[in-house]
Amino acid sequence: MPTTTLAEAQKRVTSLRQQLDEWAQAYYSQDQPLVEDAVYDRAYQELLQLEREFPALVTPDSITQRVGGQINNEFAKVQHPIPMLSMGDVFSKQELLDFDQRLQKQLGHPVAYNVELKIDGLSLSLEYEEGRLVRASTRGNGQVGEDVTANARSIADIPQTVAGNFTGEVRGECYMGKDAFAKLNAARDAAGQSIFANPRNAAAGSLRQLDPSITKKRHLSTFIYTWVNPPANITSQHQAIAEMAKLGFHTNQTGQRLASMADIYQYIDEYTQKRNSLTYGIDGIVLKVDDLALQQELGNTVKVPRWEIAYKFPPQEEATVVHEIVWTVGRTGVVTPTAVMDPVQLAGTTVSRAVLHNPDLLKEKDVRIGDTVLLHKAGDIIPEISQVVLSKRPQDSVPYQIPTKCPSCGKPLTHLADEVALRCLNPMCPAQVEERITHFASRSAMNIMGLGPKIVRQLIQQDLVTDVADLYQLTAADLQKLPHFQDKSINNLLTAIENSKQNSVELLLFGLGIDHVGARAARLIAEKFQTMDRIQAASAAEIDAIPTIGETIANSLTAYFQQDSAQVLLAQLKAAGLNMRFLGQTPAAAPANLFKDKRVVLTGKLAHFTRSEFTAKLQALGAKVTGSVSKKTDYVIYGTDPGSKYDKAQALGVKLLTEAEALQELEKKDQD
Ligand code: 3B8
Repeated sequence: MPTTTLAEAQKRVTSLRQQLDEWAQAYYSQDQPLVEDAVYDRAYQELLQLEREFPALVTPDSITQRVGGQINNEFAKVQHPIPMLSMGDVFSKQELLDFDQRLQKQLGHPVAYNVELKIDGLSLSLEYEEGRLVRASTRGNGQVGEDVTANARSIADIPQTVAGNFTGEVRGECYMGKDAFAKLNAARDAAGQSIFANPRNAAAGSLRQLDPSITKKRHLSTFIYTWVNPPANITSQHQAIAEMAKLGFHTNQTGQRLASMADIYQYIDEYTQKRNSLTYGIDGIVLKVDDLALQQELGNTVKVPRWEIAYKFPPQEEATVVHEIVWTVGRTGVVTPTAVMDPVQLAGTTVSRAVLHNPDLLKEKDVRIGDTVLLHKAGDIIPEISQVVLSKRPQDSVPYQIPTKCPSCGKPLTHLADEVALRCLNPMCPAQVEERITHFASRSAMNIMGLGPKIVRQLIQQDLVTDVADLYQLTAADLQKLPHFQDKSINNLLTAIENSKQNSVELLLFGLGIDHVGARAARLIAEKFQTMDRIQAASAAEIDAIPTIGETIANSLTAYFQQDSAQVLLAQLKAAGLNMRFLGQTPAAAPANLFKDKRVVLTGKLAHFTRSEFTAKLQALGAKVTGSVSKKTDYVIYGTDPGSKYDKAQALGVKLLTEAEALQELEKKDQD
């Protein structure tokens, strides 16, 4: 932490307290969080740190001096004779290690932990007398909670009676499973009601209902993890959980007794991976000293037990401000909006752009310039706007106007029937021509090395090409007109174009860039019909008959070939000497990870990520990301407006990948 003057600290402390109070109010009183937990936690930690550094600034009304939570007056109050504490939390593995070393030092010997998932719910106490549930209560402020007994009786997995005349108290987490959450929000949305921001708030809102029949419909669940004052034969946390399960409580079975930090880190990594596939939300990992006698010995501070700690996952959602919405024209004329935002750290990488996919989505989310938005990653990789934080919308904000003219050619944009996409229908639109030719030349299509977006743009600007057939008419004299294009590059490009004539026909079919016809579909179709003539002559029904090819692809393909322009184009390509047959090579098995141990360079403006974000992703796959291109470079990944690195890669014959191609590889890896 940089050294700060008292005055600076005072200013920051005031602003942090204000912010935290606002967040806490929304969170505790309205069950509607304004920010993700981790964002709150970070601000809280910063405040704590400043108060530690400048004790003079601590005031009784600071949020750090109050025990979390407030009590809702509508419920009867319940005293917790044994306080319901919350847990201390940390945000890095290093801090976990510090925690363990502190305990070891204090106890004078190594410690075994029961390591549990940290369920994203709210704590609940259940009290039984002679086998019957007599009271259920929330944590409240730790000393006094809310009586939610009637509601707890409507929760299916809470035992109403427990064998052996059980008398005692257990505590656990009340949560809403992901399925129940999705269904609840869908129903609320359909009914025009506000939706819950996350399962925890949905659980809190559902447990704190005055009408138990509503709670019942919300399908809440519990994981019980604490036996308050267990019988003497129970000596460890993991044993307590096993015994509570035998009594009929719903317990989480993923906990493990682990004695080394290496094993604990592995457990964390395992569940960081598995997190999204669990049927309930977790937001971290809890370490508890397993031996109950040792827990007693360590005791509690005022707010938290000394014998346990929570490690919280990094946030999966962050707030940032939208500065601009840019529109890009794709090869089929679809115009797509992208929000450009202040860069933020999100799940380990920096993000500043989020594609909004179509104007309807933009309208539905009502994203405006100047809005604060929450960002998350879809499928853990593509940044996406979850929602606008309306409370932060500037007063002078105006609804965003969807453009009516193509940003590239200026012609009017159109909504085709049944389509959400906005399209530029001008086939000569420069952006479309550029995208079509770039796609045609790309690695997974005709693989014309050296023909990337920059050269394509120059070729268009020099009026040398307007469609892909023109590529095959290019001469050395033509290419000499391009700026800084040397003899060697000219030869390389002409050779690459010439070689592409020999490609198997599925690469050509894919290269044409027909709507919905991806590389896989193109291959299946080429395999079935063998020649371009027969593909052109095929009916939609014949194409549809290919297993895994549906009518969307079939209709799109036949519609494409019905156009005069397509027929002319194919005739020109045939006349230029392109192979029109399926050559039947099976593509070489793709390596599991294209980037492992490879030298990779990034250039140009990336659509989905910043450089540093992409770099982190590549490094995670074992790539060495370097700043300059040499003969040793394996791949250059480029976005729009690539710089001199692109030219150099081309001159050296280094493999070039578009951002989309590289992303595809990253996603492949993600699914492993
Ligand atoms: C003591 C033990 C609070 C907690 C606890 O999954 C205490 O154990 C607590 F004072 O809040 N969210 C868990 C979870 C939460 C707590 C816990 N164990 N697994 C959870």
